[in-house]
Parts: sequence; structure tokens; C-alpha cells
Amino acid sequence: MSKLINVGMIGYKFMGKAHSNAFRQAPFFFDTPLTPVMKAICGRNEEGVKEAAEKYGWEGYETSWEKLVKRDDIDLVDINTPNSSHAEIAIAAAENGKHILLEKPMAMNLSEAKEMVKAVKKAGVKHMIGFNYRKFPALAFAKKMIEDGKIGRIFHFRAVYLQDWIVDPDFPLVWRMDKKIAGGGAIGDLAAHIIDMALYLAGDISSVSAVTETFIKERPLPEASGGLSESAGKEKGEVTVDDAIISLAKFDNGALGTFEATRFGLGHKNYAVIEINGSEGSMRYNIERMNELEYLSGEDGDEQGFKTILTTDATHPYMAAWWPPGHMLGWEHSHVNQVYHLLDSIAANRSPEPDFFDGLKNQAVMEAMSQSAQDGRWHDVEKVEI
Ligand code: SOE
Repeated sequence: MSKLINVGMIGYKFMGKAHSNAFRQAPFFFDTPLTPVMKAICGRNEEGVKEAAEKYGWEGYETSWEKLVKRDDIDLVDINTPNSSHAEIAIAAAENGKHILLEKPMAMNLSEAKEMVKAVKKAGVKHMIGFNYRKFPALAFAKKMIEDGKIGRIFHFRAVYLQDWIVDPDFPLVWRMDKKIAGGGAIGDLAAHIIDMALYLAGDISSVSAVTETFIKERPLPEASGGLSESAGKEKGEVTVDDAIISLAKFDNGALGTFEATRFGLGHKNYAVIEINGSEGSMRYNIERMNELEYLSGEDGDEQGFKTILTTDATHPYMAAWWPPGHMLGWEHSHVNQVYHLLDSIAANRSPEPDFFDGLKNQAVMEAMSQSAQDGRWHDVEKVEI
């Protein structure tokens, strides 16, 4: 019988639902060394959070996050709130000795992220950032293949992240389009993910240049706040974040990178595609086909061509816990794998991965991209202290 770990979650909408499901499923599929007890979920709207607690299977609920992070019966705090509250909540959770799982992007800016790192270091708690795409078996397997030398020296890291949910100018101005709450637009919402994949698979980024654009400057204000799909009211408000970003990058290891992220990629729903070209091989991966990793080996001579590796065998990362080969995984399973990894790391007294240090590096890249988009120059990425 594994030991118990008491969990408190803040935020109960889109990501709160995904993470609640993950805490329920993780001990069902994995032999978790710690069994999560879903103590309390927290949100400002009492009716909404009470309903979420009952539906998702939490023992109780809170309407004050300040109260939740102080509760003696909570060991791990999972933060799924809009970006503007990440720093304040994470720092308070650390000060109260709680382990932390935090949704991406880490913070509103680099200086906030640095304060958060200071707080978790001082408190000695475990910390993890919800870059859940690392937890797709195919991406974790790509990492292993790269470490095994299957790509060789990396020359190019190419990434696009395209969604289309705000192409309609009448789509309401939800919090993700408000700089005061989101910090940035496509950059923090989408580019953060492909930057994380780059840091994970290709290494640190040394300098960047970027352009951004806001295509629709005003939108109807939503009738209610939260989620991705609120209904539009009559009044309009200003969109204060980027709708799209395109960036060039240089890596420390000499590789070159390109990043494009937009929520105006009509026809693309969650199209995050990366391609890596190296001296020994190339790789391609598309989140919309998340079980498949494409690989080309330079050794294949005139039989060269991309092959598709279906990463659903028990030998692929995380897969031994799931279904037989070919019984596909979906987006929510990456969150379950993430929770398993977090619990395993806490039990083994090891830092989970990606942790706040990875989040800080990611934030430094986004900061340099934002600066470049403002002044039109190349910017070095700050070498952050971890
Ligand atoms: C919305 O654009 C969003 O939900 C992101 O916020 C998530 O991080 C990504 O996984 C899917 O798209």
C-alpha cells in the first residue's frame, strides 16, 4: 500500500478539469508510490467550484486560495489559474511548504519567474511546470533517440503551433487576450509549448529575433469570464496581446531554429508540429497525431525515407501502464503521465521534469522574443541562474 499525498487544486475550468482527471486516473493505471487524495479544489465562484468538486471527485472545496495553501492537510498544490496569479499563488504555496504543480506559462514575465524560483529553492519543495507535451510517449521517445545519437549533430529545429479558435472577429475577448491577465497572447499560450520542446530536444537557446501582430484589435467583451468559449456581449474592448508570433533562434550548440505560433491558422485545431534535422537523421512530430513519431535515418542510403514509429508498445515511455500496442493515447493521457511522473519524483526525492528551472529558461526565451518584437533587434537570451 503506497503512502498518501494530499492534493489541493486551484482553478476548476479547462485545465482544472484535465488535472482533476489526471489525479483520479494516475493511481488507477500506474503503480504510484504515493496515492493522491483529492482534498479540496478552489475557485472564486462558490456555486461553480462546489459543482466541480462534486463532479470531479474532490472531498471538498474552498473559495479562497490563500486559505487553501495554508491548510495543514494539503501537501501538494496544483495551480491552474490564469497566468497573472501564478507567481503570487506559487510563492505562497512554497512559503507554506507545499510541493507545486503549475500550469504553463510559468509567469507574466522573467522577473516574476525568478522570484518563484527563489521561493521554491528556499522552501526546498518539489516543483513542476505543466508542459504536458513532454509526457506524450512519442516525444519522450524522441528525446531518448536523440540521446542515443540517432539524429547526430542538430542543425535545425523547426516548429509551428497553429490553432484557429479566434479567427472570428466576433469571438469574445476572453482572458487569454487581456495582457493584464495573460501576460502575452500566442507567445505564452502556444509558443511556450514549442519553446519547451526545443529546450527539451535541441538544447538551450542563445539569441532570438521575433515579430508579432494583433490582427483583430477590438472584440466584444464576454458575458461571463473564463474558459475558451464564452458568449459575446454587446460592448467592445481592446485586444492587448499578440495574435501571432514568428521567431528566428540560434541555439548554444550552433543549431538554428524557427518558431511560429498563431491562433489564426484557419483549419488547424491543435497543430503543433516540430521537425529536427541532424547529421545522422531527421525527425518530425505532430501533436494532432500524437502516437506517431516520424524518423529518417541518414544510414539508409538510397532506401532513405521517413518511417512512422507507432509509439504504443510497452517499451515506449509510459506505455507499459496503458493499453496493448495500437490502442491509442490522447491528450488527457499526457496529464495522467505528468501526474505519475510528479508523484514518482516526490517519492524518490528527485526534481520532476520539467521543473521551475525549465520554466525559468522558457520564460527567458519568451522575454527575449517579446523584446525583439518591440524593438526589431536580435536579443540574447538571459542565462538564468538555476
Ligand atoms: C489554448 O490555446 C490551449 O488550451 C493552450 O492554453 C494549451 O496549453 C494547449 O495545450 C492547447 O491549447
